[in-house]
Amino acid sequence: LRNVDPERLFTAARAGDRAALARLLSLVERGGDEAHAVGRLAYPRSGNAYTVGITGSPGAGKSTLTSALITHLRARGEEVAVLAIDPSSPFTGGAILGDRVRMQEHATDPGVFIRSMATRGHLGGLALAAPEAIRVLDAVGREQIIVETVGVGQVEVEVAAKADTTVVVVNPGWGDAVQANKAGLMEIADVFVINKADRPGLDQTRRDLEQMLDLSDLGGDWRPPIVATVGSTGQGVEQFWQAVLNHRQAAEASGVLERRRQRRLQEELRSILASRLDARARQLCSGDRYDELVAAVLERRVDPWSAADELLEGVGA
Ligand SMILES: Nc1nc2c(ncn2[C@@H]2O[C@H](COP(=O)(O)OP(=O)(O)OP(=O)(O)O)[C@@H](O)[C@H]2O)c(=O)[nH]1
Ligand SMILES: [Mg+2]
Repeated sequence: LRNVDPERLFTAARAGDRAALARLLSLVERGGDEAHAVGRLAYPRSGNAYTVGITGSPGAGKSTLTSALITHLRARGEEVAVLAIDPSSPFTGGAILGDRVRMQEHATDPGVFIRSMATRGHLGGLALAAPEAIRVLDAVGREQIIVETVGVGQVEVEVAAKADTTVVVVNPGWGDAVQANKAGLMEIADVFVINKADRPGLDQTRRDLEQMLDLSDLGGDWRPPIVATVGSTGQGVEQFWQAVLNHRQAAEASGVLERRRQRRLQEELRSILASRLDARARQLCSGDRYDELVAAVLERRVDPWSAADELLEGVGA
């Protein structure tokens, strides 16, 4: 693993070397030139994977459900890769640790690859690293990728929304559907799962969701189905997966999937540009010329717009 040549790592990972795959993902996570090198290698080899995003409030049972789903898929002889994304906590954080524990039973299964990813605070952060990591998994031949995002902040919702099929997990009880709505999850859901269906309040939550769906302008012919599950026993997981497959089929047939993927790439390109320009801007905000201009602005000899123009002159931006 001292070998960091991405080309070799790819060859090894494609041959099934899990350590090489893990190493590639670490490079992506770290960002910088090596991550770009990995990205360049991954892109032409990618485009075959189907991604399912699973999101929902903390503790809704996403990891438990994912683990049950892995069991279901493995029983059908299918392979699966899981990317658990946590934008806030460091690698040793509780949530990620919890995810590891809950998916532990699959850790030694060669048909399963599980990886946690946290932000490293580099430019663009997870919003850029997540699609890149997915592309690496795709490029080494993982065709079924589950992306679990922890929490419901803006970045999490953004990452979850970028899947081919997005699953929103809520729990029974008053108010959970309303919370999901507030977090912006209604707009991105292709499938709703009410997990912890062994608890009271299932019907109420189902009604809440149906009502919100009635009120929202879905703008398409797909109405997100609502599936009830008990992640801890696996109850309903088969129906849950069937709902995902149904959405996939509908999205493929209607052309929605292709349009979504195109839009995703456009957005990604724009994010990359924004992150690069931001890096340039930071560079410009240091040095003698910058200090001089700041002084000039403070003394009201130069206005901020003209100062910015002058700083940008040399950059061609
Ligand atoms: N009663 C009941 N408990 C469940 C069910 N599914 C999960 N749990 C429990 O709910 C708790 C949280 O489950 P997780 O799978 O870690 O939830 P999560 O959404 O991944 O949590 P974060 O990753 O921290 O956001 C655990 O104690 C699970 O055992 C269920 O269907 N019924
Ligand atoms: Mg989890």
